[in-house]
Amino acid sequence: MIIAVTGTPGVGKTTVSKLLVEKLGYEYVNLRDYALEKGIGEMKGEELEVEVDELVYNFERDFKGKDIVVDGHLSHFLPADLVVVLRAHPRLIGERLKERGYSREKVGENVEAELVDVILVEALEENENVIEVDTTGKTPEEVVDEILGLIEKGVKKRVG
Ligand code: DAT
Repeated sequence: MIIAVTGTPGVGKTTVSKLLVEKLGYEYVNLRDYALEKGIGEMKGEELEVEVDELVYNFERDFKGKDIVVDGHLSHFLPADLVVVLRAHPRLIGERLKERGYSREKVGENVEAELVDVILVEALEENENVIEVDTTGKTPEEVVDEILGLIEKGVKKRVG
């Protein structure tokens, strides 16, 4: 099963994805590293600029049928069995990105994107299996347990 972990930069995708693969025994794929490795797209400042169609085409060829957790703010465009949209209070996103050295403009852009649900809306347009998990005030472990609980519930629903 392919699980895409998406969300605004700074929301906690990498932290949660790495913990999730530990619990599930899946492979971890960082979408930006994968794209750069394959020569798809290029870095523009803090961001990867990429042709989404090309990314999807390559990803499907390399990972279809595998058990992976793919981490990236474009991962909801991939053919995933489940999309996990992580959320956090916009103020937390702002603080984390500032600390990361993002430009004022990029901090503002991402805070606003979180505020108006950009990634959630995109994910819902792209995939039928979307779950949204708020990380605010939770530890990464608590977030992962919540995701695992939702996966179990979803699987049971489909089975029976
Ligand atoms: P992203 O991959 O979305 O850019 P990250 O995982 O690199 O985010 O960074 C998120 C930071 O937030 C990291 O320093 C850990 C921290 N954090 C605090 N509470 C968290 C939680 N409940 N879930 C995920 N990360 C959390």
